[in-house]
This record gives sequence, C-alpha cells and structure tokens, in this order.
Amino acid sequence: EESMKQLERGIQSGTLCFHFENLYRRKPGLSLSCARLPENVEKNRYRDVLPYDATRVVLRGQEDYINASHIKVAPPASGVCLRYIASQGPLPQTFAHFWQTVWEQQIHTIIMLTTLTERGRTKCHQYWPHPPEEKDYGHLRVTCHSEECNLAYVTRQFTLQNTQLDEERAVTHLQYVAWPDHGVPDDPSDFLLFISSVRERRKGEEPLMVHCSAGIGRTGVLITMETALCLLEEGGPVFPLEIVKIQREQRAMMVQTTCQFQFVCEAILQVYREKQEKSSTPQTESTPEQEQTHLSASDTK
Ligand code: PTR
Ligand code: PTR
Repeated sequence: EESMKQLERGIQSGTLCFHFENLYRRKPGLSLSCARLPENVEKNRYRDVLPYDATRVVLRGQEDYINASHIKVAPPASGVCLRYIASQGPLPQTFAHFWQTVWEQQIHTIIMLTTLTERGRTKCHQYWPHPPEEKDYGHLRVTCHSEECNLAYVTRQFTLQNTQLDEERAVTHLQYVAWPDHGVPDDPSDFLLFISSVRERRKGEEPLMVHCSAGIGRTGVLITMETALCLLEEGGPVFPLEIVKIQREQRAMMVQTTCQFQFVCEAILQVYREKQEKSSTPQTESTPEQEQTHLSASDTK
C-alpha cells in the first residue's frame, strides 16, 4: 500500500517528524475567550491549555463552560467519521460539569489515559466513587459496580443516574495506567491491545469521551491511533500528519511531542505489517457462507 510505504520512508528519513514539528500547534484566528472569562479561569487545570470557542462543549444551563472540545475526525474521501470529546482531567470544582457532559452528550465510554498522580504530582482528581459506593455530582448520581485490572488497564462499570429525570444509564470506564505525560506508552503491544478494546466499545455515532491530564498529548495520540486503525480496517490510506492536523483545528496542541508522534507512526506501521503477515499466510479455503458472515460481522461496527 502506497501510504504505508510513504509512512515507512517518512519515519526512516525523519521527514515525517520534521513536518510534524512545523504544524501549527494552534490554529490561527480561533478565539479562546470563553475559557478566559474570569468566572471560568479556575475551571482550567492548566493556564495554557484551553478549548477554542468554536469547538468547546457547551453545557446546558447558566454555567455552560467546561475545558473540553468536540473532535470530529473524518479524513477526506475516507468514509470514516469518528467523534470524540477531548477533555482535561476533571478538577474537584468541575466534577459536576464533567458528569453533566457525559449525560448530555450521551457518552457510554470514558477513556482515561493518566493516573491520578505522577512523580508525586496530581495529574487528575478522582471524579468517581470507589466500588461499591455511590456519590452525587450535582444532580447526577454515580455508582461504581466493579473494578477489574488487567496488565495495563483498569475497567470500571458505572451507573449514571439523573436524579431530576429519574433515568439511568450504564457507563464504562477504561483507564490506561502505563503512560506518563509528555511520554509514550511503556509497551506498544499493551497499548495496541488497549486500543482494540476501545474499538470494541464503538457503537453507533456517539462520541467517546477521552481525557488525560491536559487533554492534548496522550488524548491526541489515542485519537490518532484509533482513527488509523479504523482507516486500516477500511483498507484506505493512512496519513498520520493529516489526522493530527484535523485534530488541532478543533483543540490546540493535540499530540504534544515529537516522540509521541513518532510512537504512533511506528505503531500504525506495526499493525499494518501484522495484518499483512496474517493475510499472506495460507489459510484453509473458506466457503462462500463463511465469507459472507465475515463480511457482515465487520460491517456492523
Ligand atoms: N505551554 C505551551 C507550550 O509550550 O506547550 C505554550 C504554548 C501554547 C505554545 C500555544 C505554543 C502555542 O501555540 P502556537 O504555536 O500557535 O503559538
Ligand atoms: N503546562 C502544562 C505542561 O506543559 O506541563 C500543560 C500540560 C500538561 C500539557 C500535561 C500536556 C500534558 O500532557 P497530557 O495532555 O498528555 O495530559
């Protein structure tokens, strides 16, 4: 595949990283005024990581601000369209806004890419109760039913109850725990396994909620990787730089460091190669019926 050869050459020669470093970190001309309003200043974890007005998530009601952005990734002519909400790690004063976003945007899966503390510093505050407790965040009641750890991530099952409407929904929490900020995941295979469980959570058009500490570096890597996997599944070309550019038009500084970009490019290439190896190993002939079931299974994403 041509785009994969291009990717391989770009990684080897360093041109891909060179182009990455020349991308706009912030799209010129987009305002950040809502994030800078005096009443919103303390709702931002970092002074220098703010959502654009044009793509910020607007909460219903009087207090409408949260440091979170709508990200829609639909590379031209690919037929792929993935929706996300990229958010900072909630602060105690924004827990209720975070859960309100989950409710209003119909989020069924929250992907958390940070631990609560790293090297003695708080990176995110714990915005959910310990199992089996429940806790109220504004008018939303969160119950944590289970917590299961495997090697690199924790899965939690929550019920989110809207006490005003007396309605409830199930929400799944996937927390990747082996990835320091500004860095790359400790193990690419663990990371790829995690991404495939993220892919399995995709159903319908609803966005996935993704956050780390600032909601730009690791969140950008995850979105780039899931998009690339989706494009590979569709057999379309994958241009990682383009995917990053699309994201930065909606939230500044997505994919923060060159190492992170290089990591994601290498991971994409690894997946592509494994896929090729699989398809070139001789397989027992499949009957047309089997072919058919295979097709319909991959169509229902
Ligand atoms: N602390 C930020 C950083 O250096 O990562 C500050 C910053 C923010 C730097 C925005 C650059 C920014 O965007 P631009 O490249 O458009 O100036
Ligand atoms: N001003 C902070 C810093 O540069 O350390 C902002 C920041 C923090 C930026 C964490 C990115 C960070 O990583 P991530 O988006 O992966 O949480």
